[in-house]
Amino acid sequence: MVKVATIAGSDASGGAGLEADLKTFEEYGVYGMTAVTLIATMDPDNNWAHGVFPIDEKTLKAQLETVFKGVGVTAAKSGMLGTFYAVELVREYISTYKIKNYVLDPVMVCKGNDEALNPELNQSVAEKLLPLANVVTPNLFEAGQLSGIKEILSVEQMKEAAKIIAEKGAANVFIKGGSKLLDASEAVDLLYDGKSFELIKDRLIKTNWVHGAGCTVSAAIAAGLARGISVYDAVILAKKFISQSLNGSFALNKWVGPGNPANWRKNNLFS
Ligand code: PXL
Repeated sequence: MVKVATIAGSDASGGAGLEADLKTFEEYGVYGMTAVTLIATMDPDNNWAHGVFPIDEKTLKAQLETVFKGVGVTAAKSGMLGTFYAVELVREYISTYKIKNYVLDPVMVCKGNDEALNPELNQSVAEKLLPLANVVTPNLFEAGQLSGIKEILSVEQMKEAAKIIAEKGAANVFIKGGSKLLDASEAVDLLYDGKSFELIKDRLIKTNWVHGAGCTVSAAIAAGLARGISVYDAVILAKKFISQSLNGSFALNKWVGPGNPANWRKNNLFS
């Protein structure tokens, strides 16, 4: 059995974070494991305001020992880390266990929670984790932060950002969410392997319910790599996977709606 670990936050509402990752791993037929970095909650009495409850260092390390030393992984992804010690522990375990298939999702804020942005923490992620990443999966905002190009408005700027991020050590840079570019009528994403650019265009799926989409994409890439396909093929498959997931997106309540990774298999028991 191919084993994949996610080192990420838990989203109590189930749509993003490690919950999205595990749902995705299941669809890819890989065995999923978790090291929980924090728990994110949402307050129904305060307009779904996010709370973030970090897991203490000792508890996080004990989970990493379980997963990396006790079991072993073929691929790993990291998502929301939340603390400096979580960044350092990810660095330690990915390098000690020589994980080649490491996908870094540089989550900086949850949607609608911009005040949580922590530039020093993002700097630490860039310095310690980019050099270990086989694939880094920033959205436009995160690519802007990692590259120092504050606002990315064009495909040319996406390419510039990808180059800068690759120079900081990531083997492959996949910038997602290009549908937010000024002139985008399609979903435009960019893959850069340090040598050439691949613009990956797809039909834009019109939905407001995109909670967890970024988590799902990076989990899908990690699972694809674990199954032994190339970075390029893993990215293309992840794009197909997220499109299916967003085709099945739905409202959880008046504030939020996730994609549905299980929409991939149309013939599930109750469809
Ligand atoms: O979608 C980003 C994200 C990642 N990880 C966790 C989250 C969120 C957004 O809510 O809660 C745990």
